[in-house]
Amino acid sequence: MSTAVGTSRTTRQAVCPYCGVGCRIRATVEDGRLTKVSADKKAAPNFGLLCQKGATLDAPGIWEESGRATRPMIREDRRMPLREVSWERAIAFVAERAATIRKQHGGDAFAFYGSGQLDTEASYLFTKLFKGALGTNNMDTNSRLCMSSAAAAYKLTFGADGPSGCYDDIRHADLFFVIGANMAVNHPVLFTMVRQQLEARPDAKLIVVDPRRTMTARPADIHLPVKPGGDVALVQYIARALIEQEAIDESFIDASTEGFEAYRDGVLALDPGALLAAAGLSHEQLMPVIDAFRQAERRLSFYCQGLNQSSSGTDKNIALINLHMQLGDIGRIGSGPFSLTGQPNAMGGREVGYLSHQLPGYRGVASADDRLEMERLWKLAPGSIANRPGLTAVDMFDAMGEGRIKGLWVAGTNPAVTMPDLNKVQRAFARADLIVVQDCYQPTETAAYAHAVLPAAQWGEKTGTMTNSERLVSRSEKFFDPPGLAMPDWWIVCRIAQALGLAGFDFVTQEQVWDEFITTTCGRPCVMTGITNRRLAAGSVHWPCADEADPGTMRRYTDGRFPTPSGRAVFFDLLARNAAEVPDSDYSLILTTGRVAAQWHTRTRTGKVPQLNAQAEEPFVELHPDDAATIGIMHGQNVRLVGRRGESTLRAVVTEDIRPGTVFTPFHWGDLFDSGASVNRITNDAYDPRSQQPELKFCAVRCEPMTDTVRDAPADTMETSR
Ligand SMILES: Nc1nc2c(c(=O)[nH]1)N[C@H]1C(S)=C(S)[C@@H](COP(=O)(O)OP(=O)(O)OC[C@H]3O[C@@H](n4cnc5c(=O)[nH]c(N)nc54)[C@H](O)[C@@H]3O)O[C@H]1N2
Ligand SMILES: Nc1nc2c(c(=O)[nH]1)N[C@H]1C(S)=C(S)[C@@H](COP(=O)(O)OP(=O)(O)OC[C@H]3O[C@@H](n4cnc5c(=O)[nH]c(N)nc54)[C@H](O)[C@@H]3O)O[C@H]1N2
Ligand code: SF4
Ligand SMILES: [Mo]
Repeated sequence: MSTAVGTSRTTRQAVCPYCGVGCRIRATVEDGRLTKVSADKKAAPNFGLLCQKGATLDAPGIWEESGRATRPMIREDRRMPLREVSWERAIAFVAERAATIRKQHGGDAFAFYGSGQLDTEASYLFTKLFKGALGTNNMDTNSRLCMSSAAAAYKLTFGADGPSGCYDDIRHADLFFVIGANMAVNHPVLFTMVRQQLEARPDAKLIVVDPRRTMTARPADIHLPVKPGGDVALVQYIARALIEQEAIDESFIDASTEGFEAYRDGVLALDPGALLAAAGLSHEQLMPVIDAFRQAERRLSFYCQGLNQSSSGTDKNIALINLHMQLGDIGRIGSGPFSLTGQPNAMGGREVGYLSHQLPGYRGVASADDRLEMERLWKLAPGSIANRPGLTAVDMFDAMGEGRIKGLWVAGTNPAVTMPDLNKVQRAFARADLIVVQDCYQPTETAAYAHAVLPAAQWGEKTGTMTNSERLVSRSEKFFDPPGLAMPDWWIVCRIAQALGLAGFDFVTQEQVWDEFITTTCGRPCVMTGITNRRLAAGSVHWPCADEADPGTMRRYTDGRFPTPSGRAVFFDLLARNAAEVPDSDYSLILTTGRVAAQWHTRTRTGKVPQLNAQAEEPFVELHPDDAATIGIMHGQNVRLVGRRGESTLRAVVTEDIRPGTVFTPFHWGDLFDSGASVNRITNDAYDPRSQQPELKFCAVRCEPMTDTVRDAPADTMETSR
């Protein structure tokens, strides 16, 4: 077991390693063991609240060495078992192989795939290594599957990524419009705050748009069971009705926006009947929603993967942002479109520029000025940074399958479970000459393909910085040493960069990395030069924050100015599109996918917590009683879900809580659980042309009953988890 730093009983400040709410946690450590997690009633952002995932972080299974990656391991080829080696040997092995690949196949043949679960320090160094020192933009992360549509939409409309508001807006709102997000399950502490506000203000309303009647939809005043993919049409229908009723904020539109006339004319020209058909809803269902929008004073929207993971994900985001713009909601207290981030540091990763088109400080590789500035900051020769965006997640795995990418370094993510069209992705992994997996747990599905496993320190075993959904930057402290030889991610990047003979990676502490990173944000929309190490030791701060005297910024754009070329926010005239794959007579159902409350992604942590596992033990597929009756499926029966790319075997949960014609499956269970479970064998890797975010929320399937007997259904135990 790990050894304690300092006395036998200490209390440390940490940040929850799960979701983007970014709850602050007080960790009590006794004799080198984490004995209690709690939350301080006075500390932002969670003010004493924790959900069940955060509250069970002291479960011994999370920390036990048996499930952890504790020693570096390598193998010459995949037919051999991985063998434990020293760090020196593992680093030399990775560096030599990567250098050989780059020499033989070019600098773009060795790529990186990272994660919004890495801290900002590690994400910054990976960006500096790949885009700077190695000069390849073939670096992307799981944020491509998660936040890239949201980031693209904010950039297009407001001129810069990141939300305008903050969690405190919940205390001022009187209309909550939750669309494509199951907050009760996936952002539970924020949803508790929403419910507190609904109790405090009985006139406040909650409207939830989701094809399923989720735990979030149950307490709602109005639930709109939208047809999957129908969000652009739904939002346009609301926007159109409000324009017809002259519910627009002319002074905001005149002073702070551009493109309104074309947008208004475009929306008015749409056929309301066609919009209703695309949304799968009736005028009667939408009328009270339109009234609620018109009557509310402070309209706050929350949205997540139901909008982002779509081949029109950016358009879904923009449609919603346009609606708030026409009502003048931007920069107003208690109002606006608030994109929820999924992972604990999805925001921080965007700040360091870890997607294949980005550079630190909200810069982009396509801009000559941005490249030049980063080359100067990184002390590189002009022209060192490649001028074209690198491959995005889906294309990167395709390139590996086609032999164009020969080596891939994977850190803080488990793509052998979570990528769409998984059969194809697994074949790509099997073909690569070098797979490096840097994770704190072992085994994982991705490490099964690894030539090198690099053991990473996890939360609590290192100090690191993260930014949550509301731009709040927090430091999470180390409270004991990692097990075995595991090391912090930032340390591993530096050592491999040095073994590759590269300058600029001689950091001795994580604080030094932070100091360098914040200088790259100077004068940028996400400026953090005032969020120094000293300040972070005392508490969290919202960016933008330019100097130590600056208290930080909870709300942006309050002056009605935007970082676009014209200084105005931009309206877009959009046309709703169909999903990339439409149902037909062979595959007549729509499959959508998502999460349950008690599991986190591929379960490397939550799968080791008995209280959580007991609530969600196995994968399942929800289907409507009408569909179950037509096909002849009983509740609790094993079924085969068959799509155009693959299939998966699951248990049926027959429930009226899902829209007829739609089925839903969580994606948490991968090959280590059962090679037949993974729903991503079926999902579609078609992506949004603006964000390259794949359509994980829509593909066509059929559902076939299996002959074995019906067992006790999981639905009853999972009732509280969906
Ligand atoms: N317990 C738990 N919490 C988590 C996570 C976890 O794994 N487990 N993961 C974290 C991460 S990384 C993320 S990104 C967030 C994700 O948070 P959410 O986006 O809330 O999670 P999902 O369950 O993927 O999808 C949300 C809802 O979208 C609905 N949906 C599907 N298709 C459509 C559509 O076309 N339109 C609309 N309007 N809705 C649709 C689904 O029915 C689902 O209820 O959660 C974070 N929090
Ligand atoms: N069908 C379907 N597929 C989806 C989605 C969906 O809604 N439907 N959602 C997508 C989304 S939004 C996301 S974000 C992805 C998530 O997908 P992944 O990121 O692939 O899933 P995780 O299980 O969170 O993987 C994180 C890995 O990082 C490790 N880890 C944790 N902390 C650290 C650390 O500090 N350092 C290092 N080096 N490793 C660490 C964990 O042990 C784990 O193996 O899934 C995507 N896939
Ligand atoms: S709401 Fe999110 S950040 Fe807060 S305790 Fe739960 S999982 Fe952790
Ligand atoms: Mo995510």
